[in-house]
Amino acid sequence: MTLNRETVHCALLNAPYDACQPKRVLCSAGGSLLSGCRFLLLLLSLIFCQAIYANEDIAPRGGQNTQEKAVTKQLAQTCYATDAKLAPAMVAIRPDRFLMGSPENEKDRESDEDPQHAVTIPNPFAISRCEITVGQFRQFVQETNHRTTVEDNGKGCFVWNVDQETYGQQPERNWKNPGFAQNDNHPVVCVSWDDTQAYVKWLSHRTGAVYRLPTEAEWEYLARAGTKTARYYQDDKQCDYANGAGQETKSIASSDWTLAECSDSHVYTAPVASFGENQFGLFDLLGNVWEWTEDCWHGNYQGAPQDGSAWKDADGGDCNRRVVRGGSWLYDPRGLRSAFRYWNDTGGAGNDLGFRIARAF
Ligand SMILES: [Ca+2]
Ligand SMILES: [Ca+2]
Repeated sequence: MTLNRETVHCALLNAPYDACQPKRVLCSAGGSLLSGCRFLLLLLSLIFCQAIYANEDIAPRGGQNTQEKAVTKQLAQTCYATDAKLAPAMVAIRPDRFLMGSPENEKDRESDEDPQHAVTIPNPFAISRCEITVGQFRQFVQETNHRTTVEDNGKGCFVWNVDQETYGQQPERNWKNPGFAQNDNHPVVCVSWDDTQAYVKWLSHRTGAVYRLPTEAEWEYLARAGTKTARYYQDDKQCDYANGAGQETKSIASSDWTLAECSDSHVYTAPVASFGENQFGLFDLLGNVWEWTEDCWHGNYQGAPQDGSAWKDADGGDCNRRVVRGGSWLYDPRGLRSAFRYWNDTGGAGNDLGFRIARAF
């Protein structure tokens, strides 16, 4: 009998077949999976995965065949919880070493992505497969009566004003009314960094596990998913893998915007997991909505930690601003790169800015 690595991996993890595609998904971890002997099996499989995947150079994703599209559809369904008591679907991530930041020859790179440096993610952790949805955020609000920052201060969410071609705050805009139609499966927007902290605190209390935002290094590790290219998909495949500003955005864009040559059919947010997943089985790392991270803003990587931890106020970090990653439905292809960085005031919120959550084992 030939024992290939996927067979071994699946046997160790006792995982369903759809979670065992080569170079796609390493491990799917629901709440009940991480208990008893299964937890031990998970750790064993993560160690095994690290041994066989370390230093492997993974190619960016291209067009999907019929079987891969079926896997994508199955994975996407896990993002839509049918039981309100369930926490968001999480994916177990193996520890590994990777290069953070862009190489000097990367097209459209910016100075704050420099210097490229090695980072070691020392421990396995879990990350939500999808961006946190409106439905998941509503559950939190209903149980806590939380009022978001921009509802409380009356300033409202930052939005793109099509008629005036300006980006600014509108008092009536918030996560319930962001300026375009959303249902419960869309990513929540108009949430501040402070709102994300209230959400993870509530979810941690509710489940007994410790949830948090990913660190900036973890986020880039997740986005790259073993690739060293600008994106986890081929540059000409944006509209298969990301909701960015494509030709469909012409209806709201200024004439000077740079748009992708393709059309992704979503002018504003798309339901999470509407596009192809990356090599870790995660959706929408690039595009759809920007994602908050734990880190305070630094203008470059001089002195950055190399252990995957959050970079806070050391080395001149500005903790009134936190790093956001991944670009959005409002952003041109230059910003939809794994290395691209930006920031937002902790109390500010935009209708193209949301978050996903991490959890330690
Ligand atoms: Ca779009
Ligand atoms: Ca995103």
